[in-house]
Amino acid sequence: MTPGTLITLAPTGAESAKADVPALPVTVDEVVATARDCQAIGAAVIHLHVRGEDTRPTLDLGRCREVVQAVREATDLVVQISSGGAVTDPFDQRLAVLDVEPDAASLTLGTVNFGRDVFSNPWDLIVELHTQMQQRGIVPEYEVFDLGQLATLQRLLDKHGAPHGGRVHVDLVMGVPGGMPGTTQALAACLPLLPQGSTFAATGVGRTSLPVMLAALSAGGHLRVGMEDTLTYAPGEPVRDNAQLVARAAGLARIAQRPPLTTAEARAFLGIDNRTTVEAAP
Ligand code: KMH
Ligand code: ZN
Repeated sequence: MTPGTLITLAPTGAESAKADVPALPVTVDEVVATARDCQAIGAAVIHLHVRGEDTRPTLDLGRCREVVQAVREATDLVVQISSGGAVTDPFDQRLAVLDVEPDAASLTLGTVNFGRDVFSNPWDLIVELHTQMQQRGIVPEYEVFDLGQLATLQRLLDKHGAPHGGRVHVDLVMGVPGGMPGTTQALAACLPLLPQGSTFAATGVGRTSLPVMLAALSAGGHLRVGMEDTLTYAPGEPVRDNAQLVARAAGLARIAQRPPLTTAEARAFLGIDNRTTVEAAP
């Protein structure tokens, strides 16, 4: 079991509108402020979905570079960009975000219903993301929304080799309407299917946030929290900000006697190169 807990902050996501959730960080300044606050209380990785000036999700490369650079200047967080984007994003743009040279990127292992939408991740896209990340020195986080996607991960590794850095790190994203439920039983069912030597985190969407966090810690797993996944802190109580969610995760990790990993420990754990600046946009 890893001695500490890797806490990933997912501050924004692509699903919620700023108009509906005023506390959602969407501007560069808001993202930087929440990143800084959350690093101070235990986050080591930031999973970034970028928003445009209009507050809507965007994969515009100039804007992505701006946000990545701003977070790097203000924090030591491992910058993991989302290659999942929003359900409407075309594959070529989802691949192109790797051009901003993040430390890491998410990589989803299969297509899943996403509420009334479909989050599309065919095999060829999975392979393209995996091999491009290998070539570019980007560390993937394998996002798994359903049990069968772990079989796809094994097939990917068998056919196309280990990721850059050597660490196979999986995030079980649980409780999405259309994916696996956010329960202890579902999490336990995933464990025997994790590739040998891999590590995992878990994310519980919505009201599954707390039970998934507790189940993950009890099984030696790591945590992803943030307003991408959770907007209600307790019944009837909206999340105040991302720091509130990271503080809860860090507190539970300490109670489990697996305190949050520092950003340096997280880089060593994930096999991430020391790269702290991004090239300016051409
Ligand atoms: N926004 C979801 C459709 C990822 O970041 O890689 C997909 C998602 C996964 O959030
Ligand atoms: Zn995401």
